[in-house]
Amino acid sequence: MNRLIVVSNRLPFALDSTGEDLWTVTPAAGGLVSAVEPVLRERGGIWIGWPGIAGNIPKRPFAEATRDAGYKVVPVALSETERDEFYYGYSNEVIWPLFHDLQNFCSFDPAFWETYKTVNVRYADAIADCAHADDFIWVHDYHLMYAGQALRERSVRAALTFFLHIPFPPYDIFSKLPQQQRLLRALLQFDFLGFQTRRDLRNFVGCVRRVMMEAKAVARRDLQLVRFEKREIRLGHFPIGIDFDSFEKGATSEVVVQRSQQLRANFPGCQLVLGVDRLDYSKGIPERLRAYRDALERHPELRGRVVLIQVVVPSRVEIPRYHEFKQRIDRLVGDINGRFSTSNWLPVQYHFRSLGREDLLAHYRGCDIAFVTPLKDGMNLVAKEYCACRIDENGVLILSHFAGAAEQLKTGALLVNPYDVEEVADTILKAFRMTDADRTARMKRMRRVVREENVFRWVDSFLSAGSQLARRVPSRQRNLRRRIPSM
Ligand code: GDG
Repeated sequence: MNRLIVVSNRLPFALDSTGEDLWTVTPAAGGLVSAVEPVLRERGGIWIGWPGIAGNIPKRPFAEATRDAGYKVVPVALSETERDEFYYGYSNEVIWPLFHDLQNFCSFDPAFWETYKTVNVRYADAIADCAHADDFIWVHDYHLMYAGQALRERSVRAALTFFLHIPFPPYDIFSKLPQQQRLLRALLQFDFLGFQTRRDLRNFVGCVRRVMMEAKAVARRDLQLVRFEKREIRLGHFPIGIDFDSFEKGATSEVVVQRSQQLRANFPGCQLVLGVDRLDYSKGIPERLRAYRDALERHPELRGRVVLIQVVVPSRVEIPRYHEFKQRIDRLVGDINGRFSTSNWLPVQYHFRSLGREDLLAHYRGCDIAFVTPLKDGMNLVAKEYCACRIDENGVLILSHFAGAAEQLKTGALLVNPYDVEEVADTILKAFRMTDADRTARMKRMRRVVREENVFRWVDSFLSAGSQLARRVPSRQRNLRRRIPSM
C-alpha cells in the first residue's frame, strides 16, 4: 500500500490563543474532516494543512494537539493577509459562491487570485518537502485547485490526485470566473480528478471542452479521460460516504439513547423536525424557515404537533455576508415563534452553536424528520448520518434535489426543490402524515445505500482508481520534466 499524503486547507483541528501562551484545540466541524480523518487514523500517513491561526504556529501546542493523531501532521502557516485573501477571499468569496451557482455573492477582487496562487505554492512546497516517488498525494477541495500546477513545476514524481468536495458548476456559471482558463489549466496538471457526482463530472468536462481548446475529452465506459499537453488526465465521480458503523454504534450507546429520550420527552405529542447545518447561505436555511412558516400557515393540523429544531454551527462569521445571513435567520426564527407560539408550544428551537458528537447523534436518533434542503451541496453528509443513526428504521428524510446525496438517496427520501416554498411546505405535511410502514420501507432502502457506499468504500475506490494510474504514470507522465510557466 502506498503511503497516503492527504492535503487540505484545514487540519482536522483548530488552534486558538486564549491569552499569553494559553491555547485551545477545537476539533474541526465539516464534511471533509468527518470523512477523511477516520481513514487516515486507521491507515496512517501524513496530513498537511493549516491549523486555523494566522501567523506563526506555536510549536508546543501544535505538538500536543497532534501527538495522538495516529498519523504525521505537517502544518502550513498563513499570514493574516493570506488568510483574508486566500481563505476568506478567493476560496470563500469567489469559488464557494460561484460553484454553488450563487454568482451574485461573488467578490471578484484580482488581489485574491494572486494570494490564492501564493498560498497554493506554499502547500506545494510542503508536499514536495515530504513526498516520495511512490506516495499517493491526495489534495482536497476548492482551496487547493492550483496546487497541482505548483507540484508539476516542482517535478514531484508521486501520483497527483485531487478530489472536489463541492459541486462543479455548469459552463454558463463557470464562465463568469475571470481566471477560468488558468484554473482549468491548473486542475489539468493533476493526474487524476475526482468529483462527487455524475453531474459535477459532466459540468467539468463541459467547461474543459468550451474553455480549453487544446484539450481533448474522451469518454470511456468506466472513466473519463482528458488529453492535454501530451498527458492523460483521468476523471471519475466518487460520491463520498460516512463511517456508517461508527454512527450506528454511536447511536446505540447508553448516553445517546438517554439523551434522545430526554429530547423527545421535552416535546410530548410533537413530531420533531431536525435541521443541522454550518452557517452558510448554500444550505438554504432561510428558505427552509419560510417553508416551515408556510406549512404552519396553510396546514393548521401541524400547529402544536411539530417542532423544528434548527442547529446552526457558526462558520466563516468574519465574512460580512455570513454575519448578515445569520441576522436573517434570527429574524425569521423570531417571526415564526412570535406568530405561532402558544403558552406551551414553541414552533422553532434554534441553537447557534456546535453540538457535541453525542448530542448530535441523540438529535439524529430522536427526531422524526430530517430537513436537509441545501440550495446546492456537493454531497451533504448530514442526510447520510441521519439514516445511519435510524437503527429503528423509522424517520423521514426531506432532501433537496440539489444535494449530491439525492442521486443515491432518491429511492427513499422525499425530494424537494428548496426554492419552492409551497412544495417544501406540503412535503412537511406529507412527512408528518407518513405511515410507519412507508417510513420503514424508505428508511431501509436509504440505510442499505449509506451502509454499502460508506466512506471506506469511497476511499478505496478513489485510491484504487488512482493507483491504477500511479502504476501507469511513471514511464510516461512522471518523467515529463517540462516546466510549465506560472500564469
Ligand atoms: C463539504 C461539502 C460535502 C454539523 N454540525 C455539527 C457537526 N456537523 C458535521 C456533520 C457533518 C459535517 O459537519 C457537515 O458535512 P456536510 O456534508 O453536511 O457539509 P460541509 O461542511 O459543507 O462539507 C459537502 C462534504 O464537504 C464532504 O465531501 O458533503 O457537500 O460542502 O459530518 O456531522 N458535527 C458536530 N456537531 C455539530 O453541531 N459534532
